[in-house]
Amino acid sequence: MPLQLEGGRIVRWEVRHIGVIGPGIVGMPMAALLARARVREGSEEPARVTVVQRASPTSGWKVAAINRGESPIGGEEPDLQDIVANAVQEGLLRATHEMEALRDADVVLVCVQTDRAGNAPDYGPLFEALDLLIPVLRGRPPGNVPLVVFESTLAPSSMATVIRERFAAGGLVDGRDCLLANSPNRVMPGRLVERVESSDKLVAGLTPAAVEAVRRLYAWIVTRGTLHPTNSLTAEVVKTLENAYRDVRIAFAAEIARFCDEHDIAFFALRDRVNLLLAQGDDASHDPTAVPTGGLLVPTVGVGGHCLPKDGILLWWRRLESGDNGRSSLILEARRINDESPAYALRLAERALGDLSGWAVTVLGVAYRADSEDTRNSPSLVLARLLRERGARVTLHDPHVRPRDVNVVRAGFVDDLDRDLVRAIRGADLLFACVPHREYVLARKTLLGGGPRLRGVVDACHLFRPEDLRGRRLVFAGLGQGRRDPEEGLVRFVAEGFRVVERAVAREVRGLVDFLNERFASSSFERAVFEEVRRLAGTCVTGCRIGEPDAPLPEVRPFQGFLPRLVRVGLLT
Ligand code: SAJ
Repeated sequence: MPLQLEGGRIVRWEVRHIGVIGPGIVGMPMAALLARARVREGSEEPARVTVVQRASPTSGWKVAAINRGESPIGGEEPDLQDIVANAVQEGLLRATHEMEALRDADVVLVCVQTDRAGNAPDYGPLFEALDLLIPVLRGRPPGNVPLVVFESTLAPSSMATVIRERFAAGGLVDGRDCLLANSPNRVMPGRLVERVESSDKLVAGLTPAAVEAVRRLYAWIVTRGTLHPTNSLTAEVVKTLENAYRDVRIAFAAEIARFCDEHDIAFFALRDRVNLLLAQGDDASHDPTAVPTGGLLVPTVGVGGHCLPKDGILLWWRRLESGDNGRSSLILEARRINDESPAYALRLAERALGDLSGWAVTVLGVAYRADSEDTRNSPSLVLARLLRERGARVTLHDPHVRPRDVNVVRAGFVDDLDRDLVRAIRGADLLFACVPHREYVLARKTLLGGGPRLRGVVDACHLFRPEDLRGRRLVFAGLGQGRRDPEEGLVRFVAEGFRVVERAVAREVRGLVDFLNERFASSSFERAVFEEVRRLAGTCVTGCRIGEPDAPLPEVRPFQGFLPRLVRVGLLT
């Protein structure tokens, strides 16, 4: 009997077969690491892992690739390829299009992408997968209560409402016929394997038994991080909050950098001094390849990817649905500020170079982040569109993005993408550096040598150093790369502004937690506690130190007439 419950507690558990639905950047490393770990939970034999991928025109090919021992994840992913190849060879990992293969699964990880539609989550693909999975699990062998773990990001309250209800409607009652758990991923492209092994991970569920089961399973693969048991609502809030607060700290940095650019002040020097005062520093001001984790984050051409642009809104979903207009929200204001960034980068270029109509502009970096092939919500594509609207002739270069990438096609640039760097820069009048791919970092000097027509360089990703430009007759504009040292008064002003923002986010989240508890927590086990949310957010590897909501409000007066929008909203919170 694979999973036996008595009085809501697990008395026996055997894990022989693990299913993973969706071999994307979350599912593939999880499947590969579970296979490599040779999970022997209640059984002598290592559990085999089956990956399920629907036969879709865009991703159906992954099944054959995995079965050949090839990782379907592009970009630079240390170790993943070897782990997949070995696991397939040992017969512990395989892939299929058939959900039916999970009939005898003891555990199923759901790693299907979730999205946003307006102010609400879009669970279309997730529900499609569940509607195939639930009937299969209903026909499971007798006595087998499967553990179903959601790795996908879920908007707070989803587990207790729409997910639980979907299973119940399909005849599977949580705690009796299945155990529903969620353990939101904290993966990062480029570091997928390392992140799973070494990041702290939340292990949550709708019942204590689900939490216990997922904790036991993940202990096999999270070998250098700590597992934090909690309930589903708390995990949903913490997950969306981590990305929302990252978005806020980027927006605050963007506002400060825009002020600095206008006054020729060195933003990155300012950033380091502010972060020192806040005791939240990192290496990102000096190393374009470092993952920013400090208090004040790094301004770029914009905030892209699948997570940051949506998670703050998902955190607010139920509140907005209830009729709140969200106008007092600092998290939602940050979203608007970050959405303005591509247009700001263009203004920066025009300030330095004038009208760009007729210019041949090469955009360096189309993926939304360094060393990745992922173009979802890429701000480079927004910038490219704006440049084209200005009459510029745009060429896109990216060493990782595939020629017929769906987002490049959708943005109307399929014929303008070139993966050959020398060719892409040869005819350029202007280089617009957007993403610090390693290839660019290594070729900084070559890039600036450019071609015979090169007249200007705009650096929106802090790729170049002053010494790279010395002796070159190029007009240069760098986001945050003013020349004047920041004065002490500005450093203090920004640090105090950060304190206001930090306190306001804490208050906003506390209010959201109270609201969610009141409407959606049906037992004391299901309630979220703000202090626990704060503590768990603090285990996020890229830094999510939520402030003290009742800290005294620092006194902030405008600096030379400048008061960031986030500080303005924060002072009212
Ligand atoms: N960005 C900035 N400035 C910064 C940091 C990032 O402008 O200082 C931009 C990036 O250029 C990019 C976007 O933000 O366009 C997002 O990049 P990211 O590196 O912050 O994060 P993602 O979307 O690749 O992954 C995030 C991560 N979340 C956190 O660090 C809190 C990752 O750990 C999560 O697993 C992932 O979201 C997810 O799936 O939720």
